[in-house]
Amino acid sequence: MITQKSDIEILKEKYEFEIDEFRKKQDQLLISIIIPIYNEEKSIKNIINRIPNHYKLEIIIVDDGSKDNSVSEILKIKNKNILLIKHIKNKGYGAAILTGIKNAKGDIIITLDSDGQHNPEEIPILIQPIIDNSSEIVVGSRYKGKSNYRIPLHTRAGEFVIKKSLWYLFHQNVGNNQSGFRAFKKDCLELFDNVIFSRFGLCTEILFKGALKGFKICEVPISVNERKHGVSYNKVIEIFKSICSIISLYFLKKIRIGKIIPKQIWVRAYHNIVCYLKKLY
Ligand SMILES: Nc1nc2c(ncn2[C@@H]2O[C@H](COP(=O)(O)OP(=O)(O)O)[C@@H](O)[C@H]2O)c(=O)[nH]1
Ligand SMILES: [Mg+2]
Repeated sequence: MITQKSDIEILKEKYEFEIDEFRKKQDQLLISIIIPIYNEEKSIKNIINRIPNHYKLEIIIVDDGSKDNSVSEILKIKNKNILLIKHIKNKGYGAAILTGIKNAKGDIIITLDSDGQHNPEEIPILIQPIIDNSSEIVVGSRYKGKSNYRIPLHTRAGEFVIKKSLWYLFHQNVGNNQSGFRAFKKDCLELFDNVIFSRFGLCTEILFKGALKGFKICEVPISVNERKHGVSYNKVIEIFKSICSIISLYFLKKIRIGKIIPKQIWVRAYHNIVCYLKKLY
């Protein structure tokens, strides 16, 4: 066991494959799959075992302080190359994704939920636009695919507001913008530097930041299942606050791009706003 940071331990014994050697010898694509997990002991094994084998893969599971048997279930999995990283305390969905991103070495990085709502068999559909070079960020959309999942009203309302804001500000059309099943080309990983929203707001922040920086974003159809086990830790009030903050922040950034606010005033004001938001989230 190696301690990387004071509160993160890496269970190295299961991370047995030679990624660095692979990178030196071959030019085949390496796909990193980041799976955040918080108390999903009933679904995690099934999700991992269903990940298609026909790519060169690294599976990075970030356990965010689970209190159930999620970790021991992961340790039971055989024949898969898994890097398991543990947060000693729960830090939130976004923080788990960020830990995964820091450790990913792939050319394409996928995020996939561990609660069984996403289907790993759809990974090839998700990464196709990146392989074709037509997009740099791909979002799996349940609105474009078939889904037997009844979307909670608050999620639908939040997604609607975000969709309209992304369209008016950046002319990007992302309906299922809260989807956790996404793929990123390696070049986009700069978007994860200095993020403000380290919980569920991360999904939204990355889209606004990506749109502002001009990355090509698209949606592909996926299917989403009802949650069969465990519970969602998604808090409506937190989502609402983060949506308002992100939209306001990027609206201000966009205005600045229009050179309406003088640079010195803008930089100081933006810095203060960001410091304030960082304390909140
Ligand atoms: N790392 C981490 N993952 C979380 C946390 N809360 C939820 N997750 C994971 O994030 C994914 C999506 O969470 P979920 O609660 O199902 O959100 P919903 O599908 O939007 O209702 C699941 O794989 C959860 O295990 C958290 O606090 N930390
Ligand atoms: Mg879920």
